[in-house]
Parts: sequence; structure tokens; C-alpha cells
Amino acid sequence: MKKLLICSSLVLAYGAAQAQTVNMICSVQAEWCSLMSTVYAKTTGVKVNMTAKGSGEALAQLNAEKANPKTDIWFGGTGDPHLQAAEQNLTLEYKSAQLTALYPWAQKQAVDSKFRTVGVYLGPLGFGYNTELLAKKKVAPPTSWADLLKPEFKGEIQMANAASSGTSYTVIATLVQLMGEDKAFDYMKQLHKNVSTYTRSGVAPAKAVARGETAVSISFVHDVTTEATQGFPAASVTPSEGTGAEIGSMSIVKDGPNTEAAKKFYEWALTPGGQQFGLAAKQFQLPSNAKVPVDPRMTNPSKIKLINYDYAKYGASAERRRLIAKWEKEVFNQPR
Ligand code: S7P
Repeated sequence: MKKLLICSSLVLAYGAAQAQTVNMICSVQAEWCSLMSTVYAKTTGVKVNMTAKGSGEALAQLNAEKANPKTDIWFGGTGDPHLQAAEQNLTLEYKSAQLTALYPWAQKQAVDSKFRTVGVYLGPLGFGYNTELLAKKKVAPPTSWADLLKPEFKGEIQMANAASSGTSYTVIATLVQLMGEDKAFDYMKQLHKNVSTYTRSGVAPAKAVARGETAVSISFVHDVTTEATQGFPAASVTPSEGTGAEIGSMSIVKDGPNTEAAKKFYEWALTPGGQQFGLAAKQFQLPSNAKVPVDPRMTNPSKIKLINYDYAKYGASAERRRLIAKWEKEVFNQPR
């Protein structure tokens, strides 16, 4: 009997310790998740174990862990792989009490996924450029997709590789929606000749622009703003023909080890209090809770030419796989 009591109190103690932890994959810049995790742990006593991974890599990890998930929550990253995770039954259906406080685009992301993901921020796609480098070369900054094909940008453009990067997939899906598939692929083949490097991660081209390693990047504009606020000679523009935007998303992993704790973190991360940490970490995506004050350095979606991005269609696994394979074959693997 005594043995049984010791055993069950050990189990209880173990259970309590377990409940005090959330394992999170972070697909925004690590500073943001670190700050959230520190504050969350201090205010609730719940430890957040954070692993940083880009959007595509995060989805790959959830697939790899499928039989025995180690992750509880996936915070941030482009919305398409979150939709894919939902479709592949990797994430949990959960309706947040905060849903009605969110902008319609964030709620739509939840509806499109049958409530297995939700929008946490919006970030438009555009170009970053190094103001000093372009001034030295006496080249005007690009303001349109057409501009990127100009001879003066040959070897001066970086973008991410669609095989690894959610940002890069957003570029492809945007161009396909903007121009039609045939014209978009013709365009990307021409663009390929001006691209010097396809980086693994989506943020890398903006960082390369900031450090003068390349003149121009195809990036989310908020990633360029982050560099500019750190004093780098970087500026951004959204293309005049129109552009797409990511709906950065958050999902709870199905059968994760700490699901109840993950639900609490998820709720908190959607409140105005939980959403203030992006800006505090110098990240300039537009938060999804309409009550969060907007910083003037965030791009106002109503002031730019945004396409009517079909998140459900381009977030579907088959479409995403098809477009990435086509891009690899017809664009990436071609000589320049
Ligand atoms: O936090 C910056 C940001 O651009 O990175 C996220 C995304 O995970 C980029 O991942 P990839 O390397 O897969 O492109 C974006 O959601 C986010 O805005």
C-alpha cells in the first residue's frame, strides 16, 4: 500500500511537472518567440521550450514526428504550410475564444483550415534594397515586378529557395495569381537570370541586403523594416502591379505531449497582451487582434495594391507540391 502511495505521488508530481511545459516550434525570428516565452514563463510559471525553424522545415518536422509528436504548438511562419498541416491531420481542431476579436483575414484562415490553424499576423511581400549600394551604382530602386528584369539588376537579386522556404512559395503563388500560370513561369525564368543566390531561409535575402551583400531582395517588407530599424541602409517597396501577403499562422499539434498547456498559450498568444511582443522584438507584421495598436512602421494593407490571394487553393498540399516541383524543374534547375 505504502509503495502504491509513493508511486502515485511520483506520477502526480511527474504530471504536474509535465503540465508546466509547452514545446513550441517558432517560425518567426527567434527574438520574438524568446521574448514571448520569457514573459509567459514569468507570468504563468509555464516553461516554453522553443525550437526555431522556417515554415517548410517546421512542417517537415511535424511530419517526421507524426507517430510520436514531441511538439505542442507551432507559432508563426507562412500560412500555407499550416494549412497543409491541417489537411494532413497533423494539427488539432480548436476554436479560440478570441476568434471574433481578430481581423477577418485571420478568422478566414481558421475557417479555411476547419479551425486547425489561425492567423496571428499579416505581412505583405515586396522588395528590399540597399540604399547605399544602389546610390553608388546610380541605379533607381525597383518599384515593380517588371523592374526586376532590367539588366542593371543582373546578379543583384536574392530570393529564397521554394523547396525550403514558405516565403519563396508565397512569391510563386503570388506571381501565378497576378499574371496567370504561364506568364508567371515565363517571368520567373527571366527573373532567374538576375538572381545571384536562392537562400535556404526566407529572411536571409533581407539580411543580405542590409549588409550590402546584395542590392535587392524579394522579401516580406517587415523583414526589411526590422533591418532598417537596426540602422542598416535598407528600405522596402511593394510592387506597383500588385502583391501577395502571408497570413502568419499558429497551430496546436495533434496528440502533442502538453495539449492543455498548449491551448492556454494559444489563447494568450491571440490576446492584445500576447500580441504586443512582435513589435517589442522589432518585428513589424500586422498583428491579427484588431485591438492591438498599429505601429506606423507596419505596412497598412489598405494602402498597397494587394491581390485577392486564394489561401485555401494555394495552401492545399497538392497545389503547393505541384508548383514547387514545376519551379524547381523549369526555373531553379535551369542554367543562368
Ligand atoms: O519572422 C520573419 C518571417 O518572414 O519569417 C517567417 C517564415 O517562417 C519564413 O520562413 P521561411 O524561411 O520558410 O521562408 C514569416 O512568416 C515571417 O514573417
